[in-house]
Amino acid sequence: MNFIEWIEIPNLGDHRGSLVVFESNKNIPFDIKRLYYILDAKPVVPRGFHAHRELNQIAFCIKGKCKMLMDNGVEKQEVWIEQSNKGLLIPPLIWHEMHDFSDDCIMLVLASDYYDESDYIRKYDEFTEFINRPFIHPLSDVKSKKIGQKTKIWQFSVIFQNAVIGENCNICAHTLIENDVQIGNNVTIKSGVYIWDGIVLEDNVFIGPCVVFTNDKKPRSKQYPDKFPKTIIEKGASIGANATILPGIRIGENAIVGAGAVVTKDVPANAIVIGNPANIKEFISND
Ligand code: T46
Repeated sequence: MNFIEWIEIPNLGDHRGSLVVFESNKNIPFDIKRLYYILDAKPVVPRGFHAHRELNQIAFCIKGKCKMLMDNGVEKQEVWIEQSNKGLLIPPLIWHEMHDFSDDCIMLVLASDYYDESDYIRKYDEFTEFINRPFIHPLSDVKSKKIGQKTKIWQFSVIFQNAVIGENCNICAHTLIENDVQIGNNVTIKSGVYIWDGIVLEDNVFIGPCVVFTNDKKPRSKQYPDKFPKTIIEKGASIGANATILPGIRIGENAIVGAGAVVTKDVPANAIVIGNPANIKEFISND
């Protein structure tokens, strides 16, 4: 993926010399609140080595050239900044390093905000941690701090304090996750699903929309069991929309529960079960 963006400004020069004009919110896509320049930089002394949290910048070499390494945390790209009217956009959350300044290099940088050291991320491991931090939608209510990197939690999800959620999960809008719940990595939970105490979802599990989990075999209002039975959905299993899973069930690795099935007993690994009560229709073949 190419994440390099150039801002090219017409050169209004004539026989008298070059003339390049920057105008906020016209040919420069932000309010220019600050500009600075770097000159007399040494070819063997690199600079930068940071990312900004929110700042947008455009760097021009109005004389000479320098090599900029840009890194979005997944990929690195190197470009030469070498035309006085062609600036490199340095957006937020791009790690950047300047190398190989030519002796005559003058770098002019236009910045969208005043200098603020707290906007800098100057350690590479902090940068990768920051860009991979979980996304928690502002309209959700998330009390747990145990949420893995790259996990996304969408609108109107309610997550209790002791729930544990792994990395790279997608917890869709309108879900609820109670305290005694463990969710592995790469798990998808579609909308309309409530994960009650005692439920474990292992890595790569898919829970379809409106799947119903239960955790009390003989529910009575205001009467609580001492302990909720464990329901375990093993690695790679998928549960189709609107299925119901009775308490204390184990669904084996890679099994598939058909949409609307009512699962009343354990499902073996690789089985496909359908119906009410759910029965094995076939097994997933390995090829
Ligand atoms: C960037 C690249 C392209 C200030 O006090 N005010 C300022 O406006 C700036 C730019 C810097 N400073 C201070 C902060 C440091 O104590 O000047 C010192 C040197 O700055 P720094 O080490 O960040 O310089 P570079 O060349 O590594 O990075 C600069 C910009 O700081 C940075 O925002 O993206 O150029």
